[in-house]
Amino acid sequence: MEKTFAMIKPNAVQSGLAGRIIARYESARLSVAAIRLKQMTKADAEGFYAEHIGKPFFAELAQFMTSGVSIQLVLAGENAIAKVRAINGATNPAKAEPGTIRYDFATSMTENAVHSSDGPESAAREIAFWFKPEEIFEYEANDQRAKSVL
Ligand code: FUP
Repeated sequence: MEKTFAMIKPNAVQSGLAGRIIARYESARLSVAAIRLKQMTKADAEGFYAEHIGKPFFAELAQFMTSGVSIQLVLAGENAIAKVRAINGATNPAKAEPGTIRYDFATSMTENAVHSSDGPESAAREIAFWFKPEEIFEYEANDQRAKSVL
């Protein structure tokens, strides 16, 4: 099963949206393979967003991401990387399609509710950045149970 890394950002956790966001992933037949609640440090932000250091938005992004707790997730399932990107919607909430998490819950380009890996290489890097192998669990998702919450 393909795995991807996703994060529920501080604005969404503080707004009480974590459960609803995770439910959307589960309803798409993705299973939670790893989960953690953490307030990112400056070093976490610089490591996780290393490719964005030096860009004009980096300071605001790092300030926001360290401002409160976020939830780190590994999600597993068929086509998980593309599925989670589609469920999340466009980075800029003004461009996000109705029905996506960012259309519903993002308030700006920075406070855009969720993150997810954009390809297999970033998924592998981001999963390894946040989780040890023994913290990641593989199990069969039960389709019947998923259908009952749709
Ligand atoms: P995404 O893959 O959708 O998370 O988007 P990007 O990799 O393009 O952006 C990385 C992070 O930087 C996102 F959390 C949004 C943030 N960002 C800004 O805050 N301002 C910008 O102008 C562009 C990106």
